[in-house]
Amino acid sequence: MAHKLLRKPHMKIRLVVPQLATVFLVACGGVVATTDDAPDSSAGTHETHPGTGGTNQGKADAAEAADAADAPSPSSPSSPSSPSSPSSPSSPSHGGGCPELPGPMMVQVPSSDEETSFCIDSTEVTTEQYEAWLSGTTSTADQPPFCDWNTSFEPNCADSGSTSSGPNYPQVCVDWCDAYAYCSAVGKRLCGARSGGPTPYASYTDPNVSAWHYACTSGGQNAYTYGPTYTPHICNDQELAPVASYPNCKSDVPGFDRIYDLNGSVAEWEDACDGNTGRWDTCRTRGGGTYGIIPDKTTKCGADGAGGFRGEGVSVVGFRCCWP
Ligand SMILES: [Ca+2]
Ligand SMILES: [Ca+2]
Repeated sequence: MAHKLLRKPHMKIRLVVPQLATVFLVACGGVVATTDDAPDSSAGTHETHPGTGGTNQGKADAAEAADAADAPSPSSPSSPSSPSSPSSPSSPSHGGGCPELPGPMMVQVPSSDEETSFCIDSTEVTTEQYEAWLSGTTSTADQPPFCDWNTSFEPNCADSGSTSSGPNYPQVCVDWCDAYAYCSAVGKRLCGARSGGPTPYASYTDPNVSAWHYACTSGGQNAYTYGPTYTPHICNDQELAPVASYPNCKSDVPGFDRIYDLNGSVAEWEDACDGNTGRWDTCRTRGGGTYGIIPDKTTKCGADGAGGFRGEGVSVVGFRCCWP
């Protein structure tokens, strides 16, 4: 694909280049900063959207590193419905009080408040699961008004990536509305606010508000699922791999300990957008970090690149669903 220039009303322009690098520009010439939460303010701004990968060189470096280190096996036996999990005597049976619905097994996260108790997919939605839905009867008719431009749920990469690496890989190259439609169709919802509805765009790092952030931080305790400080390669900050193939990429906190890849692997659409006008709204993408682009920042629960356009799927952004 040649360079593609997409223009958004409100004067924001994003230039997508084939190397998966995404640069946000504003009309005045500035770069829209990606953001980290406070502890990493030294990171400053960077042009690479954590959710949209980095450069070919970055990928090459990551591939080499993966070869030399702990690259996950493509033949990982992990299953989307039963992620490889060491037995945890402190854990109740899988799923807790969550209903059995299509897609990844859900986990009920602990909450002191029944009003904000929720279930979350244990992994990102896989290609196999997404295709199973697509192969059924799907209609684009019943979407919210800000998705009325979306005439297809077929994965479509706005970058040079591939829509699929294999059945147990996370589904990528879906736009926000595709992800929203999938979750709704299987009886779940795209993860948003714990109390229901979307996460306000500015509240994505508030564990009292954002379901995704609450799950990732084990209820606000940790900066990463696995603890307070970054540890390389616990989560997938390398090449794309099947879901849950990094068995320690999860929390040790009971109740949160069966949710995989919130850090690393593909970034995940959140129901947290800066407007309801349509395809050029910017929506949060959470928990990316494949291809080793400053993984201490990009895999962090509080990391967020300015987000992605609602109407644009890319090869390093997937999603997971929540319930109810
Ligand atoms: Ca679509
Ligand atoms: Ca992820």
